[in-house]
Amino acid sequence: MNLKRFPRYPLTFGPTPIQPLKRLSAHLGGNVELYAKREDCNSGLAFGGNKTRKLEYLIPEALAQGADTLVSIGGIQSNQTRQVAAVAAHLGMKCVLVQENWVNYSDAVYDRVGNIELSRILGADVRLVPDGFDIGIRKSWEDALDSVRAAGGKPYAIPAGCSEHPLGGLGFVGFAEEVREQEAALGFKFDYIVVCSVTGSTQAGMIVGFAADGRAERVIGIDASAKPDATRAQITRIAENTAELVGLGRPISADDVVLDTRYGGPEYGLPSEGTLEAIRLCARTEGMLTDPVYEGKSMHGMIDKVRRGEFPPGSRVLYAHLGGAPALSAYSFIFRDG
Ligand code: 1AC
Repeated sequence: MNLKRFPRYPLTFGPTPIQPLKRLSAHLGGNVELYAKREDCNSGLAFGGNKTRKLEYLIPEALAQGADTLVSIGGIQSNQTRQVAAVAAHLGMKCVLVQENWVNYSDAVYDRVGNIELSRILGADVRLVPDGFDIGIRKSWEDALDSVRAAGGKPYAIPAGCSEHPLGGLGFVGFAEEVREQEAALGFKFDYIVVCSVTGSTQAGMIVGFAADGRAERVIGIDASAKPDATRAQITRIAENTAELVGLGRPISADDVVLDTRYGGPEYGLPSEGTLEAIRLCARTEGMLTDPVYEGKSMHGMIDKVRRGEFPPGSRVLYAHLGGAPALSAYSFIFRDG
């Protein structure tokens, strides 16, 4: 497997820390050791997150093409679009963001605070569009690309979550390589890696990266799309493409793609009681913030699996914290009493 042949533009601080979650592990009975790899603190660019790691492999192509405008898409509280806005500002590029109405929720300031506020401060041209949730290629985004061309600009197209981009899986192949180096220093290997999945390329990259040492099926995706068939299909397709790209040397099989579908409801972007309990428990035992859209759902999945005894005693579980806390203020009504 060869990731090194792909150019990488550094946007992150470097390897992200792995932090033991000692109080949360003890609270859950102490039979399983939980750790977090902090992708949520991976960069100084507007709080960073998993997309910043992925963008490191897309930006060299954008620069080589002479693009002057990054064009991306997500929901109103998209983390993807905020990270693209920050990277564009950092590189002195323009940025157009399509923000679709992916979530059936409207806190009074839902479209003013959190990620979208940051994207506006970062100088992006933020375009609100009424279309609902869909992880595929969107007409609204293609229209935005056309509008940049029509104005004489040179757009670089970055789909939702970087996921449908041919290079979108590479960043998290790198994540697996980084974990392997950290495991060598720690003197043990993680038995499971827990990760939130919606648009698919984070988990797809990890599957390929961990397939290299026989752990693909130890990557436990927690669906947060509440439309798991589409997410599973997208993870599989991206993993297949990424495996080919980096020369994994074997095809991706259905068994490699593990997606737990119990925690995504009630809908994309809406937390369940379990999501909220997980957000509060993690915050109050570890001081670590997770959000109602993504990481609160994967945190719920990890906590519930520990409680159900689904990880064998003695397991070491690595929670990939992908970011997303900037969205919390958009859900202020839910947390008005803490
Ligand atoms: C859905 C890609 C996604 C975001 O934040 O916009 N994770």
